[in-house]
Amino acid sequence: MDTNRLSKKMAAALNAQMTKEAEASQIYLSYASWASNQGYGGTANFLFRHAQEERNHMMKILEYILKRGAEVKVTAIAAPPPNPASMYNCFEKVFSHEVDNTTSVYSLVKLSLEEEDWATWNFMQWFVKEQVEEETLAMELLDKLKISGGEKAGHNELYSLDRDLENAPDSAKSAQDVTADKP
Ligand code: OFO
Repeated sequence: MDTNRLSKKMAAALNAQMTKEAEASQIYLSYASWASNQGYGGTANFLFRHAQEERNHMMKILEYILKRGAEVKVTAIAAPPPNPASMYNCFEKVFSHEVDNTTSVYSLVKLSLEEEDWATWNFMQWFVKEQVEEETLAMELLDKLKISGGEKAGHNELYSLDRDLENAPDSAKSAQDVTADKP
């Protein structure tokens, strides 16, 4: 008896999104390493924590595919884009990345609607909400940098932003109970 509850198309789309979340984790790891090399330890800390969050997103999708009886395909992942040119550029890149990921999440929601796969539609709503939070976070950071002069932000402003980011809370991630630490 076939117990797979995902269509072929949906399983492929979910696997692609799982890979995209793994790539997002690598992107944050690379930007965090860049920030650390520039001396922005607080920003690096914030971005390293976010890399872990992206890995948790990957795990949620992996777990969902398994729970629906479909096959998980772990593949190679793309290398991150080039390093940012500045702190402002770093958060521009973070924001663009999140918007790109939102587009991908929306296409999964659309597919679930077309297929009347309400379980996947329901599952993806967590990601829709998460993307709103992540875009908002990136927007707020860009706004702070804009207020501080954008590309021309001085050492004092960058120092204080960096210090704030060291202690910036992670957005709560309790809607789904799977994490990379507790699969
Ligand atoms: Fe997984 O949310 Fe950002 O990319």
